[in-house]
Amino acid sequence: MSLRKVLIPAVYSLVLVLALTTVSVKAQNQDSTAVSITAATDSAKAMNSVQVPTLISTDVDTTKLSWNQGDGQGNPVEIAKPEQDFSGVYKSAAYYTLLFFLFCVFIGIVGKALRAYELTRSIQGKGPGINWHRVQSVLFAITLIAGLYGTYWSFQNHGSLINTISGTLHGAKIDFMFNITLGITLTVFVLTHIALFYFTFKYVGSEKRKAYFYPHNDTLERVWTIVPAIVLTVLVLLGFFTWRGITNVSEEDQKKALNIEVTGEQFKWTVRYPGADNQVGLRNYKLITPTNGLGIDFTDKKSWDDQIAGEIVLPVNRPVRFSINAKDVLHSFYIPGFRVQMNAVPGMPTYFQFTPSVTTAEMREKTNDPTYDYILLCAKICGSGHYNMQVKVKVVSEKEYQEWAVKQPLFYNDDMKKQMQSAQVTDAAANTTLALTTSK
Ligand SMILES: [Cu+2]
Repeated sequence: MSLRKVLIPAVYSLVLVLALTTVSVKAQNQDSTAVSITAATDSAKAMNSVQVPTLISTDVDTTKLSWNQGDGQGNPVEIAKPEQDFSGVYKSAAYYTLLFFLFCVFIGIVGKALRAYELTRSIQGKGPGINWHRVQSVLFAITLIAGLYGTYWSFQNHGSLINTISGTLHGAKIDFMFNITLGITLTVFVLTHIALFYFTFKYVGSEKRKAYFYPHNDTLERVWTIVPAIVLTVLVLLGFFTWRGITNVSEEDQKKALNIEVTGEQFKWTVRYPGADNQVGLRNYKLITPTNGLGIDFTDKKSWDDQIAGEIVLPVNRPVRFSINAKDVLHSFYIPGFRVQMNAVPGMPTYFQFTPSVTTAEMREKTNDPTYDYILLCAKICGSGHYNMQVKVKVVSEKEYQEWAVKQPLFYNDDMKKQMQSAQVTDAAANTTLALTTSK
């Protein structure tokens, strides 16, 4: 009864606050509608054209305005009123700041009302009106149920995002590790949270009961130190050996792999295929020009058959070794479908060797998604165009790969040779001029 006396004013104030918010949003939208209507009317007058929308009447309620467009013969034709667009309002920082401020005011009002209520009871010589221990224990119970349901909901709705099929041989090992870690942490998370919130609910603070003093238990401390230590050691060693197995490739296996070079820059990846010799040519940042963006050293014969490709095409079941570079800032070579990720560091090439084991066509069947594609992304937030660093990756049969590879144009083609020659001539002329000037 007394609680109701306090809550009723609080609810009224919330309703008032919400009403104020709605009114302010509505007013803002009506203002913008009125402005656009005035602008349309003015331009209509200026153009003196029946095709431009004009108002039926100017003295009507602006919230119920309708539009009238002539059909070219003087007959008015009704058209639907344009939908009000609230998206700009709901996305603005000011809107959420205001909402947060109003929420704080509401909490403050409720707090003050409750304080006044408690003080009144105290003056009247009555005991505390609200059992806050019980209120908090119920809040804890609600948090437990809502939290566990949230966890379930999250797995139900987003679980498919982590439960994907890997397209490489080593991907299965990473998935195994991921699932083991997730299984252990999820079990611990659920059990400890049930214990935490349930005990708070059951053993709620009470004047009638004294807490049992239980300061120390050696066995308990041993158990909760040794068990997590063993579990973490297993997880860390499993991770260490798995990573070592993936990244420490023997020289013999390195030679078997198809060599591809990728270079990240703001904001694109450039992919260089090695040609028939399976070796990409040397490069030097000092040789970078607008036409030779990678700074390929064309005096190195290995570069003559190199090809720059617009996409990545890989033969299935054949090891591929990516040499990963960056021209400006840190990027990260990331193909989630392959469980592959490696930083691209300026001035320090990194490598990742792996074997694609599922073709794009097979993956489309397995995932039941005819549009599925592997994709190379950048996993370092490297600047404003970071999101756009995407290259499609196709895994095909060896035969299809060979057919695709021979069709790729050479980078060191006749045009490039001419450009390089003319650049050399210009350089030589500049050097001669410089030499003549210095000798004078
Ligand atoms: Cu990047």
